Amino acid sequence: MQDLIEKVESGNRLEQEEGERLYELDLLTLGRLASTIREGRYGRKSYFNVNRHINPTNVCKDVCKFCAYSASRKNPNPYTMSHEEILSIAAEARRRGAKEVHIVSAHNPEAGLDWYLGAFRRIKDAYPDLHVKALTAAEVNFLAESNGLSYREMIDLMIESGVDSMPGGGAEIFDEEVRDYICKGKVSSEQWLEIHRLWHARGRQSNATMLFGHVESRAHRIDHMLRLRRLQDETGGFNAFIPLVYQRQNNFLKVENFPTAQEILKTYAIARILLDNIPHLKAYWVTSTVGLALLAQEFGADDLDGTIERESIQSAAGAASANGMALEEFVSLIRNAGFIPVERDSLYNELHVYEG
Ligand code: V47
Repeated sequence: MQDLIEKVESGNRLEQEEGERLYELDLLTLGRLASTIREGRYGRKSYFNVNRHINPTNVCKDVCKFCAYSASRKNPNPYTMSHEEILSIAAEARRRGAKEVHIVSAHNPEAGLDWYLGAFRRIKDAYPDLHVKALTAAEVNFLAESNGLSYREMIDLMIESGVDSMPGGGAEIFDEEVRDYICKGKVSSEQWLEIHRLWHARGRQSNATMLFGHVESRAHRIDHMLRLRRLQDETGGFNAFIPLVYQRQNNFLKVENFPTAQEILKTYAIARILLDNIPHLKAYWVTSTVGLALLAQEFGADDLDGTIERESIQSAAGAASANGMALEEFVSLIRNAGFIPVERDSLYNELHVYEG
């Protein structure tokens, strides 16, 4: 394994098989390698933003096995918010200091394009400086297909409606066989990548997620990361990579073995090593737990997402995120873990460094 360690230390790129071999390194060696890269870029700074997640509808035409959020046999409570409701949530979030609204919905065949896009327009008209991060590539694909639009046309409409950046959702796992098993019928891997490619071509930025800890193998995770790395080489438009730990409650994806804390931390560290061209690695505390997200800072993660305020997708599947976290608590958790909390905006400009 010494050859592999030296290759990482000398900053050379690793490919599929080497990425898989990284998992065989012991946790602390991986942590040291990933931390050296992280600290070389950001020192002890850890980024977060003050944001509000809004999930305006849970009515969905797709049936992803892992999803506990969409209205279904296990969650028979369909809802669709009015624009007034969405706007009043955004107003309240802004009043409390949010710089970003992160808006992700299900694929609601009844709602219509104007309902989706009109909400962004209304928020932007009322609060031009509130960053609207909205529409996963899965939603973009759904709206394009159901309205007879090309992806380019859909992206034009998003920009006209005030969408500033795209979240990283809907990526799940790119391997086609696993994807077919966990979310058949949803946006394909190629389509997901193409939508982000086109979005970046318009000079816009986005994130990329990976849902792991279910039926995928380590090789599938490495393949997922490398497909993202290839696109990032082309476009440079991804800000952050976000590994999402699978939450198991109230859904239809039965899983025998869940990843250990060690496996989760290794996955963060490997992402930091392999994704040398995606600047930020986000430990999304909602799915990793707060404790592990704090620890992940020692394994390559430099971002903890944000205060969130309210979250409905992962909390429906068991995550303890329904009510977000207070800003003071967030800052003191990062600080007590030995890092320097830095409030950032959605595009990673530093807004406030909590020194000392
Ligand atoms: O794509 C659904 C995931 C994602 C479960 O871009 C689940 O900054 C775990 O994309 N267990 C949506 N995850 C959330 C998302 C996101 C979150 C935080 C930050 C950003 C960003 C994006 O939620 C979906 C899906 O992969 N998800 N069900 C579940 N049971």
